[in-house]
Amino acid sequence: MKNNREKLLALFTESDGAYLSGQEIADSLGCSRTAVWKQMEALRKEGFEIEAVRNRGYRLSATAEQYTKDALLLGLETKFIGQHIEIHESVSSTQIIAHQQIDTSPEGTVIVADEQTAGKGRLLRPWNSKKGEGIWMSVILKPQIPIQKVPQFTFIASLAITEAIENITKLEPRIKWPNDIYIGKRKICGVLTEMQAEAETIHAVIIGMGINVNQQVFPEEIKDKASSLKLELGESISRKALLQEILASLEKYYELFLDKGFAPIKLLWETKAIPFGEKLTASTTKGKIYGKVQGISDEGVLLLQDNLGEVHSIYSADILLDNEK
Ligand code: BTX
Repeated sequence: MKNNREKLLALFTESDGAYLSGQEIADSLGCSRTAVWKQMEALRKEGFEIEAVRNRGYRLSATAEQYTKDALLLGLETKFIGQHIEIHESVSSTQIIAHQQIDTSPEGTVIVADEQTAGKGRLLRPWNSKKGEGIWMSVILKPQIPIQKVPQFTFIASLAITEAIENITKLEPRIKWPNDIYIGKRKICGVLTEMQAEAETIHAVIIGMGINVNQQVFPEEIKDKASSLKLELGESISRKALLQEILASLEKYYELFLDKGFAPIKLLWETKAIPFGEKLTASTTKGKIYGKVQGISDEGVLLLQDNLGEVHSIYSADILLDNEK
């Protein structure tokens, strides 16, 4: 059962920016107009920008950039991903928080942080997660799939993020196998897929996503290879709108994956990835391989053809494109 506050936020969502009269709201909530007014004051205190115009009513200001739990839920068009959402001001890493609460979290739980003090990438590399400027979040999923399929979630997430960025900004990001998203030569996003499993049973897949949204500057160590959507577009982006779009896309592709398997994901992913034929160096634990991208296998393994024509299957590597050198 929704309480009055939740009902009111839902009404604003449905009204899509239109004014709602005090009487209309009071009727829907089954309370007095004074109670409606009190609810509005409470929401204002939380930081919502509510316009009140005589003879027209109330509306939620579309320009207000809220990055709170309620704001993220308002207008979130998903069935389950993000319907249970936490937002923290500052945490070490949203991945760590997610790992700690797998057992008590329903599928689709999302942990968001405004800042991470120890954000992590692959191989425990640091992920710079400055306060207020990016989307730093982890999504908990509980699919019943064989363990070998877990890396495919990196593809699902990268596809969802790329599509969401395109929809919101009209920029054209490209996925760099296996887990980065680039605009031009610069990295704007990284995905980290982890899991909790026992023997062959998966308890949860935790997808960590870091998206550089409104940064203007980066620290020395990454300033030549990182960028943000704001730097690429020349204007600020609403983190809330982008986050909601990502979750909607993620749910769509997760359901497609559960229904039809990896094949349709792979096809879509390929349309957004660094193109076949591109030359690159893959640094693996066994050494470096220079070659031309032949595609990815049905499991998501990178196929790289070296100068002698031999095709190598790359399971895990750091990738340096020719144009990044
Ligand atoms: P990765 O190992 O592919 O990339 C890490 C490398 O990327 C670093 O070594 C550094 O060179 C560079 N880097 C660090 N920070 C940034 C940044 N903000 N922008 C661009 N380049 C950067 C990528 O790992 C996976 C990152 C996942 C991050 C999310 S955030 C939410 C969740 N919580 C958490 O701790 N990690 C994930």
